[in-house]
Amino acid sequence: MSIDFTQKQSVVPAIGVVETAHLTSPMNPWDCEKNPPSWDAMHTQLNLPKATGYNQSTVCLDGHPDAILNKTALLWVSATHEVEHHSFLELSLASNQVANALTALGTNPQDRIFLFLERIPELYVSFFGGLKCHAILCPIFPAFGPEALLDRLQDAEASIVFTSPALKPRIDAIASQVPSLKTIVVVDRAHQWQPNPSASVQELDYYQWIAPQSRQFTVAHTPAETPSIMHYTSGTTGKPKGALHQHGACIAQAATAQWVLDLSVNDVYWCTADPGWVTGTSYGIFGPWALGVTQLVFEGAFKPETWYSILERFNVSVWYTAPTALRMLMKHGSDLPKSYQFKALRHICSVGEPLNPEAIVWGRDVFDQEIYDTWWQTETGSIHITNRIGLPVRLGSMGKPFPGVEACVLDDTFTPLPLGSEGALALKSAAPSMFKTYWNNQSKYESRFKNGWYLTGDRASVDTDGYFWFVGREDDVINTAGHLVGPFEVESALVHHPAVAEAGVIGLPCPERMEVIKAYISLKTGFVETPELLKEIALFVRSKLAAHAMPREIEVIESLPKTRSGKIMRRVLKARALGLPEGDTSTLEEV
Ligand code: 6R9
Repeated sequence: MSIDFTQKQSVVPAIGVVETAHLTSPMNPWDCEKNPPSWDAMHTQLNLPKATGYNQSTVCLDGHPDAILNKTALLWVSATHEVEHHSFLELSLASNQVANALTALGTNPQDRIFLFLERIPELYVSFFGGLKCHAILCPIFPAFGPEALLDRLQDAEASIVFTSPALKPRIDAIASQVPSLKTIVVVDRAHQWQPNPSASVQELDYYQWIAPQSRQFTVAHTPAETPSIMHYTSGTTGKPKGALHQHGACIAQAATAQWVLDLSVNDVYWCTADPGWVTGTSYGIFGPWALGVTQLVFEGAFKPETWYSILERFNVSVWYTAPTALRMLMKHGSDLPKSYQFKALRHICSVGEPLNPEAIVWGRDVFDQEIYDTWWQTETGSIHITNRIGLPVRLGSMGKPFPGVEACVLDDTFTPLPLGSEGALALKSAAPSMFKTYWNNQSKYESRFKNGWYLTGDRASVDTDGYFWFVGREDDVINTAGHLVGPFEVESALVHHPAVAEAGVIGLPCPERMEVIKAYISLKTGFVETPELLKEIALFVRSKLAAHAMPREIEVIESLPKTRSGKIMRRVLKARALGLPEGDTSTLEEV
């Protein structure tokens, strides 16, 4: 059961204890709950370098004092269990090389740079290199297929993609449909990559490309509102939308990393999220590194033994993960975790889906720890409603708003309801991490605000003590294992299959993954339903989009229920699937 982690040559000695006055909070954070400080005050409290600007690369890397610069920033565990240490200084200097190389390529501020890479150190170095040039960085899940990539690269008009030899074929498959794409940078850790000189899009070998570049780079002054990163997120209709963020978001990410994740400078922290998801940037890059914390990154896939071994072997002290992962661990029983010793583990948080009470009770048993549920979104950029130390956990509640955030539930006229009611979860957030717009879709952005409230798209209730309770989504977006999937994306992929005439996609409740995707399809004439055909169709979606977007169930029906204007009525499909009343079907075309 014990896993052999191979120590590769360390760039810096093993994680040491760093004594520094920097980054310690002078006030108990929950004193600030009674008397909430302004974001500006948090800024002073966290001692972030306002005067030198907000560039997130300065806040996270270059601006740290020597004691931090020389310690491990990235404790990297490869998929094959090799271990590397990379100091803050090393990441800073290497990202300077990337910034110089990007500048030499002619990169302009706000150019969109995509990172389609496995979780390898070069992903983080390239990310900061791009931020130093004021480019907009778009990290993408390595699980994405060509269709999912095409939607995003086309919408953003990507100019550069960083990728790896294993993932590059998926970029090659769509490159000709992305005319803005000028350069593909290939990170090949195993061999020396040989660029194809006659490829239609310029190809560069990462290492040869950065080798001649200086390790010095002067970051231009970066006002807080300078665009920094963009994450695509799914809605009920249409293609995924790019939520644009800014450099000033760092203050909210650092404040919540300190006061919710409870991070301090001697922690070893593991965020299990990929940077393709906002959790993997806000809390897998920005917040922790702004605080000078050592982060563990595991390149490999989920496996209970491996995860427990990592927690034990690397003395992880703070762990940020997701309910589906916790439930999958639970499924393997309590004896397995009890055969490990998690001596350092002192704080666990969760995000992405409701955290069920059973998981919290299990956590108390096997880790002897509370699991703190945190609620937020791609759009909010940082934790907005949360459980935290000092606030007794109510099993199943998301906790209370973070100081500086006003949250409430609204009725159908967008008017706040009294405590104790259920309604649309809305925020008034002054947090500098709130998104700035949806890329090329300002009207969609504006539609998210009513009467001065930001509409989250979730339904919630709030009890008389001010604790928030998640009820569900207001829209048709499916949350499967923490991944938000737009039904329209899956329906579009389905109808690309030669056998599929039309498709309607819904989420079905699932005890482990919160929801699983169910597709209703009708077949084109000449096609006959067989188990092989349904399997082929499911795998077709998987290859085009991603594994998490693959329907777990496909049901063939004669025709789909549609409104008279031709819209597929997912509400009716869902009611049918759950055996519930179908409600008002007067506008139905199909009966
Ligand atoms: C960070 C992130 C946001 C949506 C959100 C909600 C669901 C997130 C939750 C939760 C219940 C929690 N969600 N945290 N639901 N309890 N603690 O997840 O961003 O991928 O944009 O998803 O996820 O529905 O609106 P994102």
